[in-house]
Amino acid sequence: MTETHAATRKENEGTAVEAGSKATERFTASGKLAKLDVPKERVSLLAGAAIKAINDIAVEHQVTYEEYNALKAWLIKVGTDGEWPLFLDVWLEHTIEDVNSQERPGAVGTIEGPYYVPDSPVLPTPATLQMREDEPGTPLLFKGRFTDTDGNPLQGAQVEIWHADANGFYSQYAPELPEWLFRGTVKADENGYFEINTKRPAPYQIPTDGACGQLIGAAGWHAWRPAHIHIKVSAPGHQLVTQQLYFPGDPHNADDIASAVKPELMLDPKPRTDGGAGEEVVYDYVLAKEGQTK
Ligand code: MBD
Ligand code: FE
Repeated sequence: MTETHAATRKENEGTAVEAGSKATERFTASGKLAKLDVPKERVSLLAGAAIKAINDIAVEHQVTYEEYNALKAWLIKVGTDGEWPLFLDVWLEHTIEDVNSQERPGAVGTIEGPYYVPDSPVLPTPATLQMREDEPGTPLLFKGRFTDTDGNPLQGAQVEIWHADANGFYSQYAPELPEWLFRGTVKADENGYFEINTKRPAPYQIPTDGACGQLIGAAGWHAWRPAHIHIKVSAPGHQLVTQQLYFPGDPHNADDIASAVKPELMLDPKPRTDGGAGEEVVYDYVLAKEGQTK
């Protein structure tokens, strides 16, 4: 593709391979790969259990060679489309998150998903996320307060926020969007309060033209996640929480393809009371200290 051609593309003209490859590159570049150190005993236990589970399925369901070869072709395509992050985050991460958050008091978490980008622009509260001129969508004022589990205000707290635009696309994963559109790191004030001006994201459909979309089509499933705002909240000396917040009434709250909706994560937006356009919503965060358990 030439530069001029690329420059005229719209956000909805991206491909699964582009989005997937970026997610794969980002994960590889994040340094997570280099640091991973799983003891031999755990590798043997977990890989052994996974292999046994799949073999058991082959027996239980009398898997044919046709089906085995379809599986092989599909797994190869997941890799060439760069969709391993998407596949794992959609169909497995929710269980990993549940297992690992059971003992943490305070704010409820959910999956990170494949589209987090670290080191987004730092903004003091009250903040306005980066938007285009004439950015479409309903204005949303999102505000809240940080406390510890004893109700004391937290010092040095921050909200990392990222979400899709009103067409359901993420900056850095769809073409032609400003780099930090709807991404920011908002610093709360000394009493733990924060305010973020943004716009309501649209529901998100995972790419339909890649391996994950092919599976969804072949199985007759749907590809939708309900509209959501991704968040990472943290404060010095406290446990980081990764979560997403959702909007009441979304048709896919009850059948999120990524199984990442929890009742505690449902927002309650109201018309703005200060005369501004759009909606406002309050969501407060209780963070647990390092090492604190339920
Ligand atoms: C998303 O935006 C997302 O949040 C998840 C979990 C998977 C795919 C796209
Ligand atoms: Fe998302």
